[in-house]
Amino acid sequence: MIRTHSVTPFKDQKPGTSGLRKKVPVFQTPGYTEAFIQSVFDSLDGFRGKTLVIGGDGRFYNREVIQTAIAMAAANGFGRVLVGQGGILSTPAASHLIRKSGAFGGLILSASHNPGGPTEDFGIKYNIGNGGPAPEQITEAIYARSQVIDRYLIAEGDPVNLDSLGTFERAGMTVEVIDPVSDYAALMETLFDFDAIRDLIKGGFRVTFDAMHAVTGPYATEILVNRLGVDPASVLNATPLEDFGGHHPDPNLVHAKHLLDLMMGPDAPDFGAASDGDGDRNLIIGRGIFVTPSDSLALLAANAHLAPGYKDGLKGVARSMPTSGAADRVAEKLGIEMHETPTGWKFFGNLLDAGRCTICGEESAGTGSDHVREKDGLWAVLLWLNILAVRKQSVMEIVEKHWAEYGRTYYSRHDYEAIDTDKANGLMAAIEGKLDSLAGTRQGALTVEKADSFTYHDPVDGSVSRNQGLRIFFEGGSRLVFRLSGTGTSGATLRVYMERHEPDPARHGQETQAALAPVIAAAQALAGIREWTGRDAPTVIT
Ligand code: VG1
Ligand code: CO
Repeated sequence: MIRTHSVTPFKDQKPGTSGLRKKVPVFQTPGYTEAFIQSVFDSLDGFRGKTLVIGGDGRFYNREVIQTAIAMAAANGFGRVLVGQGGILSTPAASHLIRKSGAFGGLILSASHNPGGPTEDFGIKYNIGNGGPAPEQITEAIYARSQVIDRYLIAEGDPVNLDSLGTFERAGMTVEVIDPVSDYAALMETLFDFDAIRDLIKGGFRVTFDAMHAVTGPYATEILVNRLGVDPASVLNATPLEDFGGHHPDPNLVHAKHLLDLMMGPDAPDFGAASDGDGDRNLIIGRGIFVTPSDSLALLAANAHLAPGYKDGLKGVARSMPTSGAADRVAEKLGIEMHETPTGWKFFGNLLDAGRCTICGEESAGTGSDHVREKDGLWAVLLWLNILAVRKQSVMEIVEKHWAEYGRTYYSRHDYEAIDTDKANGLMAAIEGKLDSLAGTRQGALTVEKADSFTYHDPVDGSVSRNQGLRIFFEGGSRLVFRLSGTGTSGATLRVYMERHEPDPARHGQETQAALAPVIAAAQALAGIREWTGRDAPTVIT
């Protein structure tokens, strides 16, 4: 029985960098979740009888929203839903499943690295048939629809048992509950030399992986432990929990500090890694050395040909604008295309579909390739392990050789979280107001060469995305970027991105914050961060 419920629009259903993210109680507001899902369906054409993939990162409220989404997909005319057992699908596994099954699209339920629980965060994102996040034209249509929506359709009846594998019927629609791991694990075997990695580990190479009580637990157990022989005790926090054990499942130097401490300590394993809530981010730490995500992208691009899936080389590399220029130097040497896109994986989809790039990355610990259309945490871990197995050198040796060849790009991001939204907007407007007059001025000890607000022209479909961050380039090659986050759920988060290239190997051993001190000082001089935010220091430094 299909029911039509009337609903009044919720004014705040604008998807951000990666879908709609709000506190759980907001999604629990009667009609809120349904209005958003209906707005998604109403913005799409031609899905009658087709397949929808549904899965999430297992956080609090995941199961409830999955049942709602299944009942609404049935009422709206989808022919089949594929859902991960227990409602679980990592974001890259969902992307793969959409592609492999020829689905019309998918709903991914996640707030990624944000904390979970009854008063914490939840999120819903729509992915299109290529497996990637909906492009801006679609997210804008969803938002526009949400502003005028007056009804939603839902099938009545019993919920689907998400815990048993098999095929069920729900209001005339087929629901297949599938193993969330097996297809993804099989895909990884096609890309990487599992025999070589197994031999590396058998030879005593020690790997520690922290799943942070998030979605990668079952994936890491199957791939790293069962297929590659990693000691199960070295896969930490492998059981997904609805509240991630009370932590932020954010693989950075603050929230994965225990891993950093282990890797810097006397009994450090050879390789340490972690992933986030939905399994699309990666943190890579070698014994005694943290690899910045921007460097990791450059290193993976330079070495990817050592893995079977990339043996013919890369078509091109893409990075988000705030990501450092380290990868650009690799692309230049390889003589391949380099693309600079706005923040968020949705901007890589067209380039990947058009064969204009093979590997993509973001400074926020996201790397991935054309094997799916999302960033992929375990993929990055496996590519690193494949490279280590072939080169038979330590992470530190590989990184230092890379710096010696290309120079080192010191890089850091300072986040000021949960600041007052008006203050954040005021700070950004103040910088923007003087962008045109900055060239030639001194900011601290640096001189501005040029400054602009980043606009992206998509070379594939010609679409234009404006206001994607404020860039200040200094004489001597340093760069400073200011942006407001599009994934937070309380107040605003100011992100300040800093980089400085150092060609001289004699100066590659500096501490990052010290090496960036002139750029950090210029950021304060230029933006008056302390005055605007009332904060003496960033909340998170990565
Ligand atoms: C952040 C990151 C961005 C990433 C996005 C989604 O966005 O900076 O690089 O693509 O999160 O990642 P923002 O707008 O807060 O800076 V995830 O792992 O949260 O899906
Ligand atoms: Co994520």
